[in-house]
Amino acid sequence: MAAGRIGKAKKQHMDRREFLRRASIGAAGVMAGGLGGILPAKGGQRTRGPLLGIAIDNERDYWPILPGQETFVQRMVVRHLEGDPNKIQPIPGSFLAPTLRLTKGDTLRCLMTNNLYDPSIIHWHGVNTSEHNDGLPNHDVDQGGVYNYNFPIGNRAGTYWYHPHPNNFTGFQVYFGMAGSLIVSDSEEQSLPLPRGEFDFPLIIQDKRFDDNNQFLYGVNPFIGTIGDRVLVNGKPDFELSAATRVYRLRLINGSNARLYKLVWSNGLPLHVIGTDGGLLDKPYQKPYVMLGPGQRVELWADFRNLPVGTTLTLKSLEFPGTAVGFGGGQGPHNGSAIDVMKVRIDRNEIESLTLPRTLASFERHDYSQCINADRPRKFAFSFDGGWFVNGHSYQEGQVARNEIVENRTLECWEFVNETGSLAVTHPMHIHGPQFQIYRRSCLPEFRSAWKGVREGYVDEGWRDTVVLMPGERVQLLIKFGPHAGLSLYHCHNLDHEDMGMMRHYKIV
Ligand SMILES: [Cu+2]
Repeated sequence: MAAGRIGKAKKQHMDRREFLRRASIGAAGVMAGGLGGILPAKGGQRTRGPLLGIAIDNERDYWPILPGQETFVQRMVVRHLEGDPNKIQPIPGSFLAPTLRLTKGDTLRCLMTNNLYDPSIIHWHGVNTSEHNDGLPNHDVDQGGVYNYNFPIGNRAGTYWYHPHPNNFTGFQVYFGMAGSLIVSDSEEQSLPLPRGEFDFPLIIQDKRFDDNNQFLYGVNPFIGTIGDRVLVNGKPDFELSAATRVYRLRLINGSNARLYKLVWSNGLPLHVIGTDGGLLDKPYQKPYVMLGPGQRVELWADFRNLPVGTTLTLKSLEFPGTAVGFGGGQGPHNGSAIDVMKVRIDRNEIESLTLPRTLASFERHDYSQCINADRPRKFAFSFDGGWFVNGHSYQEGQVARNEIVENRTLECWEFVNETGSLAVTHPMHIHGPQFQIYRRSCLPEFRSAWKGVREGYVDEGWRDTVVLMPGERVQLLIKFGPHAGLSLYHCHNLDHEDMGMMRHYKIV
């Protein structure tokens, strides 16, 4: 579908030909010469550190995933242009985008070219950038359009990711294959005795359904979104990690459209959580299970040293009540049905002497009493009326309501309210820009028994950019805005809810 048919204004963006004309060089020159001389300064942030320059081409493709017929996918094809090429780590054999490994202070430059039929734009999930570089839906470009990014990585060491964020098509594009991890390191993290190299492993978890011809089935249920009946990890079915008797740092990224996971190891191996969306925790936390909502990340310290060679264990998601009665329960896969995520096969003995650090990273705890709205948290209530709404509004490009304007460099309490009665489903709420901290949760009495089945798996001890709300739940979070002023975004990261309008701008002034 051409973007024009959904009535978008694209005045601010050049098409590819215009871009190349202004740059006065041909496409071959872009590849050979790099971006340095041709990226316009406008919109870029001031940058200094080591540079990584990449091109991302959004392409349609066919890929061998299951035995037999190839599957139609959409891909972010990443090419190296400038800087250390080792910072781009492809996943062998996968249609997913490569892992980008950056260091705090690096500059990322990217020229995105959209060769899809639908509009697209790439968002760097969890990375705090200026408005121009964030990949907002109002900046999506049509087929043949380009968009350029140029920004410093100012975030703490952590597991971030990148994926498309156009208005209306995010769910479709992510589901059909557009996702990659973006890992940031810093000096504090490098000083810690944590597993490195091949023992530091990003895992993008996505549930899918295939039809009889090996094609992805994308069917949106307005309440629960698109839920699959099998999991691909890093784009691979029946994923098995071949592991030594060592400690692994597993960086789990929930890249699913809608599914929330309740994660445990099949053999009861302890779940030591060392990081969340915004990087390392202050210390490891042991959880009986871990809840991971769409968009969220957790980092696990997975100690396989006491397992005999030949052991196979499964990372699985347990059954839990994820939706109110009547929506998806009992008919096929639903949000909360049990599903296996991946297997780990211990296939070799190796000696290794790491011990779980008692403390990890230091960071400031936001203080509720310091919020400029401590007496009256800013409230965002969800509702359903054919689509999903926040405070009665659905997404309008560029539109900001009075309650969606905040002041730069102030600390605020935001309250999300998921009290939609019999229509209650889970909503993983994502805020672009700064990472936040969870202050308090509560739940309506009639939903409390279901809530008790998940709440011990919340990892609320560190930095988050996405917070899960179960049916009947209310969450207060503390967020300090800035340093970038301008238009930003908050939305449900159930991508199908997002595409149905559960997304709004907010503005930092
Ligand atoms: Cu939602």
